[in-house]
Amino acid sequence: MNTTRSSPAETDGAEPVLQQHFDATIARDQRIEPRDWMPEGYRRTLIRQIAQHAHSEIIGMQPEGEWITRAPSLRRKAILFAKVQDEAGHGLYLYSAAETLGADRADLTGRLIEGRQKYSSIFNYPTLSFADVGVIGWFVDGAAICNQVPLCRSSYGPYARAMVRICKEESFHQRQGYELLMTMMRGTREQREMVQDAVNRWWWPSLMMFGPPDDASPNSAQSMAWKIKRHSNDELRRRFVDMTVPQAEKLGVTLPDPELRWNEERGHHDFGTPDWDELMRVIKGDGPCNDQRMERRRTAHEEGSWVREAATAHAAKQAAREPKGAVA
Ligand code: BYC
Repeated sequence: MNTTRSSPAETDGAEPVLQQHFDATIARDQRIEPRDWMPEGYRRTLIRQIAQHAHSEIIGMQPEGEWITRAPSLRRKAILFAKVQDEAGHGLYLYSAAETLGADRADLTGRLIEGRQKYSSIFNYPTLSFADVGVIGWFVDGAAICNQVPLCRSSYGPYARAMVRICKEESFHQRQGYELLMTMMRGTREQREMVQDAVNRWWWPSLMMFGPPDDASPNSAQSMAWKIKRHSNDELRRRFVDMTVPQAEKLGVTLPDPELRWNEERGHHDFGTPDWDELMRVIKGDGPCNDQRMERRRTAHEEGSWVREAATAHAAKQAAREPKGAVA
């Protein structure tokens, strides 16, 4: 059977068979690959999620990147440099995964800088002290691990495979954040206060990273049916809380939620409700740093135009030099 990717017009009446094949592949927990036929909605949903994920990695370089020149030691500077560079790599794998679905990378970047595509709300909060670098590693990369490890089993092959390496690196990032905080907690009273202050500011925005609650998440049901998402937003948020509470105890910090307590009956923590209005405001562009993040991204894009021009000219020159029919 021809399961090569086609637009509905090209399937010429064969679509029900192709749809059945697609449904059976999903039901068997097998992967959809770029050349397989897929429903347009599946393709659009993946491009939306993967592009937003890629944009988040690239914008996510900014809050921590601001501290590279102010890192307190050469060791911390080298670590932070490597981490921020990893985020750039994650963005590039993800843009490549989106390209396998027929998306154009320049178009996706254009959509981001024109504000037509989203990126994670978490990167619209300021990094006020070096403790924020540790807390981002602990909370933000910790949340990323909870959200992204299940994406290694996502039904779309290139996305799932990209996530394997990304998750390994996120895991390393989370540990460097926690290790930095442990060092600060063994330091002076001022250092311990800096950590607690950073924890207070980042806790609720980190819970919001998982998206709106399930009953207000328009995409979840379909994305879970297609096995793009494996767990709901609330389920992953709950896992993150359960994972983080004992780590906070060990570190000696207080999570800023008076409703947080262990529920013996449910075998999970109860916790308070994030401010969903705040999440919606930040997603719509009205967070503390949205303007700054977008301005910097636009400037970087404009300043990088000579690199893109040079790379295009170099590729054209190489292509002209290659003998006709040569295989690279
Ligand atoms: N921020 O129906 P829903 C990282 C949007 S990178 C902004 O639940 P879905 C890291 C959502 O897009 C972190 N927007 O959507 C990087 C949708 O809007 P549209 C990024 C959000 O897709 C550097 C609408 O709200 N991680 O960890 O089923 C350094 C309704 O939501 C947010 C990923 O991208 C938000 N927090 O579920 C360190 C992971 N939440 O598109 C770390 C992959 C929701 O309909 N993505 N929205 O206009 C996902 O897992 C899912 O896309 C989400 C949302 C769970 C985020």
